[in-house]
Amino acid sequence: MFWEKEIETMDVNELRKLQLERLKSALLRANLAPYYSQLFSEVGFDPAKVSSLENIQSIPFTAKNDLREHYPYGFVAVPRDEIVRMHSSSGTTGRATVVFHTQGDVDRWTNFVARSIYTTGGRKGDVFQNTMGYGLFTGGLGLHYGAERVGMMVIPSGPGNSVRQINLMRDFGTTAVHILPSYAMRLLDVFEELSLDPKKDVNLKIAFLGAEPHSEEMRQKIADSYDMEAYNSYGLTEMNGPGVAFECPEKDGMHVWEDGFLMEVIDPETAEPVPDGEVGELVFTTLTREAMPLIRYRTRDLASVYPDPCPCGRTHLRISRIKGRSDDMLIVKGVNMFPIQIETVLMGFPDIGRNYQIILETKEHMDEMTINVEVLRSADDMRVYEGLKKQIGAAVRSEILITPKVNLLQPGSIEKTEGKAIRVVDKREKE
Ligand code: DLL
Repeated sequence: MFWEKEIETMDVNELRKLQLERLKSALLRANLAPYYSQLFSEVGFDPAKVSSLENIQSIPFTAKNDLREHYPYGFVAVPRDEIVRMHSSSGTTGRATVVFHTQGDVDRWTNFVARSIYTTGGRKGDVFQNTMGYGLFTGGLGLHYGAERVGMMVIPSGPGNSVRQINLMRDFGTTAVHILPSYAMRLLDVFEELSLDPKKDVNLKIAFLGAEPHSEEMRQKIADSYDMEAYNSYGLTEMNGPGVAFECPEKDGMHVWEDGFLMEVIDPETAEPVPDGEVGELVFTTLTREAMPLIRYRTRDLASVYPDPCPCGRTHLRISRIKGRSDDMLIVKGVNMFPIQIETVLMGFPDIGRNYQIILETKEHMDEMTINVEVLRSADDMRVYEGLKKQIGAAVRSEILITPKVNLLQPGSIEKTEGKAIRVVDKREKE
């Protein structure tokens, strides 16, 4: 049983009290890590004197760069022989950031994930296929352990080898799947190549979609194409990985597991708190992690907090779908935009296929945007899509005020990546 009712539906004041108790010990533990003990003494912060959650506002934020600069062990707060696991973030630029766990950390992480899975209706007896990467990436092992704790039968298929994925689903009657949204889309092409119908020829009931931005429209498309319930799952390596925030059956915002994470939402420019309902950058403090406590960690992820309680009865705060990362924001011809805005427009066209990419170039000293997008059905002569091209151009223009060049491509022609989808290729000349 993983309905942790007492915690999940705790009275909000009680939840804040629990957070304060946990925050106090988290700060004392953090003080054992070289980085935080130096930081606390530099800014004159005494972790023993904390009396409210707001007290942490006098501690400077921690950023990814701090983790990089104090690589590998500068944030570790326990003796090295207490560490049983490390993971590393998927960042492709600069030095990797590593995160360490004690056995207790792994257990608590597993619980957050098990609780999340249970929330979506995943149960003992389900057959769970985990198509996320195993290894340093947290998507594989994170969900694996959580699903086992729920009692599901886990198929640790890992990513790639799409024909085998489909065979596994068919042979073992997979009912729940953990999958990147971009891969769930791509797999549809493979079903088609095999003349199989994902609605009838496999038995999927639940999908956990996460690890990359995706629009509500894409979720809907995935859920409809496989005839299953698709739940949004958010997390990041620095906060363990998956199991930070998860949708409940309402599918309206993700509950942040506040008994493990203290969340702030700030204006990414001014770093001032933003009110509920307004989009800002998520900042997290780990409340229970032993090996590597992180205090006020800036995620760069942009979302808003729902001001009202969830009809499901869970009292833990809900956040919106991630709108993008503050460092993903594109400035094209002087206009600020997020790639997800384009995805939302594309998904509105039923003839659009399963993959797209935004290319930015400099042409005659000006920014130029090209949207490469696959169509659903291949055509010998792509000119049949001329009308669609124009419609997409106009719809994008009305969303972001920029007229893109649109290239419609045959299904499967955009280069595939095994990990998270690369949605933007920025080839612009830097000044
Ligand atoms: O992606 C952890 C994870 C694995 C989450 C599996 C969910 C499922 P990282 O590789 O460190 O960890 O990347 C974290 O991915 O800061 C977001 O920018 C993005 N991200 C994660 N989940 C979502 C989501 C894992 N549901 C970074 N929607 C985060 C949008 C997401 N973006």
